[in-house]
Amino acid sequence: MDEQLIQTITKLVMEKLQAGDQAKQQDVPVKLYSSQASGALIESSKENDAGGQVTFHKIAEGKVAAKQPSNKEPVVEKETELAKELQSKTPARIAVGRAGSRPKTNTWLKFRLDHAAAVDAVYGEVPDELLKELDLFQVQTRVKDKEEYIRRPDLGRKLSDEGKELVKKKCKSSPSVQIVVSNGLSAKAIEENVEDVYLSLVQSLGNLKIETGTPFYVDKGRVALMDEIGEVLQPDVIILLIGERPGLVSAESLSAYLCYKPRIGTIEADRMVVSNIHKGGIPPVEAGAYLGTLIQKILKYEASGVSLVKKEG
Ligand code: B12
Repeated sequence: MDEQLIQTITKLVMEKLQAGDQAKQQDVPVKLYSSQASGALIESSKENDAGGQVTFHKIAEGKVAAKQPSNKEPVVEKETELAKELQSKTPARIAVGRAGSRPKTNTWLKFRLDHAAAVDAVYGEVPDELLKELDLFQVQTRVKDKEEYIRRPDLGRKLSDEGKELVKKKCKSSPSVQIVVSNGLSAKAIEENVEDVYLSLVQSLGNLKIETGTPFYVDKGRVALMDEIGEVLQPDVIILLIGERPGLVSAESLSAYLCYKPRIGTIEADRMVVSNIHKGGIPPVEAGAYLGTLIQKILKYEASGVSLVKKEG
């Protein structure tokens, strides 16, 4: 977000707060604007005060009840039709109101719950039974523990010496497609989604007659780990199913990162991602089937990411 936009938002929020303080048992008109540049929602009690070079478009209008604070009664903004309509459009925490200057108890508890789920997802472990069920052997990166994983992304981009040896020994060399799974930043994402995504991906690749290598699981991996795996196994395509950094809406979202011939030195623009795979986003089974067809396209054009877009025309 640029400086200009931050200043505009701060100004509008301050005005809104002052308007709330001055209002006496009356409804405060609220207009909501969307900035073209960021898609951010701006709340304002005036129409033409967006200021600066950012263009705002009015997208909704309504009233929020505001009361004069008294010693006996806390200020509680009522839910309006407008708030309900906005909330129905996104799982983001918008128009949740406040009690005085504080969040409402429910809002605060929900925030604490979602935050705890996010922390659990990062620090959790993928159950061994799941890896056994999917017949995935496990290797480590150069990371010692979760704290180091968070502080040193570079170590999550390299296999441990033993891991590298095991991969060399156990995996088929130069396959068309190498499937790799990693907990990444959410073990919960793997636990909840990987079985459906993986099985439907394998089925999709089988139907398309695309050869796959020996799949395996990497503990505490990062996306660019695919470059080193590419050097070791020389596949045409790597697909890495990895846990996304949890947000406060979902802590169990999985991403599939793909790259054509990833090798040391591969640039980020040549990777691609299908993100938000979870029950509230892209359904896992659907994602697996789609990923098969995406890999077919990558193999056909011998390119991925921006290079694929260029070749497709
Ligand atoms: C963190 C993050 C970033 C960080 C990554 C820094 C870091 N080292 O972690 C920063 C701010 C740099 C970033 C940049 C971008 N991101 Co981003 N990012 C995310 C986020 C919030 C989490 C990703 C994650 O958990 N990865 C898993 C962990 C384990 O990976 P990692 O190894 O630690 O980090 C790598 C990945 O995060 C990867 N990555 C991050 N974003 C993207 C985007 C693309 C297209 C690719 C190929 C890779 C990639 O690059 C990191 C370094 O290798 C997701 C949201 C989500 N729901 O997934 C969006 C998300 C993946 N990003 C997105 C986009 C659009 C971008 C940018 C293209 C934005 C831009 N216009 O510049 C760039 C591209 C960066 C790239 N590598 O090519 C979109 C992708 C949409 C899509 N389906 O194509 C997402 C889904 C957000 C969204 N909802 O729009 N991103």
